[in-house]
Amino acid sequence: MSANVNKWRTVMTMPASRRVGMVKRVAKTITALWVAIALTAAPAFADTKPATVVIDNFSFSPAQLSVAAGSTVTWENHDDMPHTIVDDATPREFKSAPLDSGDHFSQTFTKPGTYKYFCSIHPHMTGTIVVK
Ligand SMILES: [Cu+2]
Repeated sequence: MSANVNKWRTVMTMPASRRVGMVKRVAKTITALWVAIALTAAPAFADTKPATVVIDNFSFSPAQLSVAAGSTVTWENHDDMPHTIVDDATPREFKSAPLDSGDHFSQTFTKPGTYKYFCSIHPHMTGTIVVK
């Protein structure tokens, strides 16, 4: 019989009060670990948090968005009309399919620069992503 099974037997046969104490200690350890992970991980993600551009009433909001290199920008169409997100540069780095209402499109920006884009269905709809 393995040591683990013996250990489990010991846990199952110990008085309930002791078991509760053990569960509490384990929970405390897990909480402490989570806090440690959160504190360690936070600085790495601080600059590259996901950013969202909402499409509503035939406009991109915010019209200009600044993000750190490596960030992923997601566009969400809140209009009842289809819209696209098309890079205004040559060569084109990104172009979405037409987004129906509720659809979204994501693009990760790895290189710093100013990325102007527009909706190919309604070219007066424009926006800019500034990657630092
Ligand atoms: Cu559009």
